[in-house]
Amino acid sequence: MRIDVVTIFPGYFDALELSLMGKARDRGLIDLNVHDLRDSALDKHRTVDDTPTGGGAGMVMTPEPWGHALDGILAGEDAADPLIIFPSPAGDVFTQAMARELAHESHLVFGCGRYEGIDQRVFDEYAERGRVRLVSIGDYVLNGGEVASIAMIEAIGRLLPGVVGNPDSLVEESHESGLLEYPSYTKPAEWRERRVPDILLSGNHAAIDKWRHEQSVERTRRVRPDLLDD
Ligand code: 6GU
Repeated sequence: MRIDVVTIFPGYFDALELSLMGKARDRGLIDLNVHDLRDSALDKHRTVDDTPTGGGAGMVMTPEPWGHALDGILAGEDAADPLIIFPSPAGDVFTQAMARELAHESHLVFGCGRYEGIDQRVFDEYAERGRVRLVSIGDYVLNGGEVASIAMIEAIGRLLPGVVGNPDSLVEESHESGLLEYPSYTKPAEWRERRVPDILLSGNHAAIDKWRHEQSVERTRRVRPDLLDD
């Protein structure tokens, strides 16, 4: 999968050089390209924002640098039909189901807004020319789209074939089954007088599977009853 990111803070995305994402990039499974929006600014001060037309607080990102940056990424695009994602608290909420859907894309472009957002005409222009989605990672406010993009890239990237070594570990996770994950234990069997549940030491795999499923259901009922309604 090819991923392009446009941001005024490319350094945020250094985090994606670590761990599984870094390995996936080294192995050519994820082709991540981070672009500094200021490189597309028109003036020597590399300005990317201006005051809101009509008045109001804060600053709005101007359309010209966005147009230049996105046109550059989309130029030379052949068969691949990119999806442009603008992280936004006003977007559709990102879920594991959306991550699974987006993992089938061949080219994602993340446009990270800052300040009070991006001039609306940027969304309108690229929605007319192709596919655009506004996506939120939850009901709280971040300073910009960078942290949200990193979360989405990791959630999507780990679903790509070969990124996670043991595909079984993708299936047993919270949210994949619609339930939260059951509690996990390892050695030693006793730590600070706390014993691992006997059932896990029984060797009875059918009983263990049943116990784990019950734990998942119970935890989901307690912590996230909304997931059981669906
Ligand atoms: Cl995608 N962006 C910002 N700025 N804040 C958010 C968000 C996105 N998702 C939740 N809060």
